[in-house]
Amino acid sequence: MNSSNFLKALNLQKHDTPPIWLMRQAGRYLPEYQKIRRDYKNFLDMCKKPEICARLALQPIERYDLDASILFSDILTVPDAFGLGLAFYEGEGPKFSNPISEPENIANLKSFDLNTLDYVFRAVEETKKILPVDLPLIGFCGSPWTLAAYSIEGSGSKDFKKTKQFLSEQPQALKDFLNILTDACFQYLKQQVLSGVNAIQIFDSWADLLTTKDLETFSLIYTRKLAQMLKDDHTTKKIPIILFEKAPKMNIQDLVFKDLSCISLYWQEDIKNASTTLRNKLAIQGNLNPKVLLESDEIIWNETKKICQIMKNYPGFIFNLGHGVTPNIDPKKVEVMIKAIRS
Ligand code: 1CP
Repeated sequence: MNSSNFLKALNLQKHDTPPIWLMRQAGRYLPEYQKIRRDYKNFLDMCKKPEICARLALQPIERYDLDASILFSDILTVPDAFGLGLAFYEGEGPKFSNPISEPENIANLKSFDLNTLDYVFRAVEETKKILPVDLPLIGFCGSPWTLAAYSIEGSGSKDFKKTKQFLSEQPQALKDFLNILTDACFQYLKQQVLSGVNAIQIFDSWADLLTTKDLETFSLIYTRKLAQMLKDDHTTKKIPIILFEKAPKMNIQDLVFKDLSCISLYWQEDIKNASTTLRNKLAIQGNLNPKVLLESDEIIWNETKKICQIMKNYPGFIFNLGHGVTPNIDPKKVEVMIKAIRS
């Protein structure tokens, strides 16, 4: 048995004070992050230093006494391992030098070699060494769909035009690619578990690009398959899986499936409705609009309390934001939110 409130909540136990962690809790809004980040030109070089990753993962824990830590890495390490040539340029976000632009690129992909991601597994080990005892560490990956979208687009984008065109013109090649990514994500998450993570989150950050039908066909099928593979494997079968879907065009009951322990609710979702639908089935985390943290202390306090009030008697509620902390947020505002939750 473990004594962590976060893991207890994932097992649907009720708490007077919900466990707290934040998506993108380590990162650019923290001055202590910026201080270390300045030493690296390319963000990926920093991700390849396990001791540095461990220190970065610990920063928000030390500042806010959060209930879970998340591995410091990025979802794009997996497409990078396929040789797509990831780099992060100053102020521009991620860019691939060899994106997927035609079916031949998928047919000719080099095979996935888990050893190329050894730096991630060593980061897990280093992080576990310095985290407080019993503080759970969350491992993660992008959903196959979200990884495919970045790999085809070659970068972040407002409209993901190339990706949408690829989907409509080359659906079979896309499905082949999604299967390859699903397999790679399984191996990647399994090795994170073997290295010490206690729970897993899958980020489907580009779910909002898909229509209801395509969300099922090009994303959920593969995420369910990935979860099934984890549940079928003796090393990973007991690890709780959390799913984040950004603005999915689907009802919550159609989105969730049996292998999930928790759904991470986007800020536009109706948490009251979700709590009625999912009660005693799944833990719920998230939902506070990250933009609320740009408001006055009073608004932050009230909006936080609103969610706590709705979820007061929900077995398995984890406080989180409805998407990641953005770089423009004042770290002191996060303290206001945490005080409201714990008061
Ligand atoms: O220049 C910098 O300092 C890099 C900023 C940064 C950081 C701190 C990036 C680039 N990635 C990360 C770390 C990161 N990314 C973590 C660990 C830190 C933590 O959460 O505490 C995690 C879990 C991620 C996951 C991630 N990366 C997602 C899924 C979550 C989400 O926000 O939806 C996505 C979409 C990415 C891609 C990515 N990596 C980095 C950026 C700026 C982006 C987004 C680019 C875009 O807008 O398309």
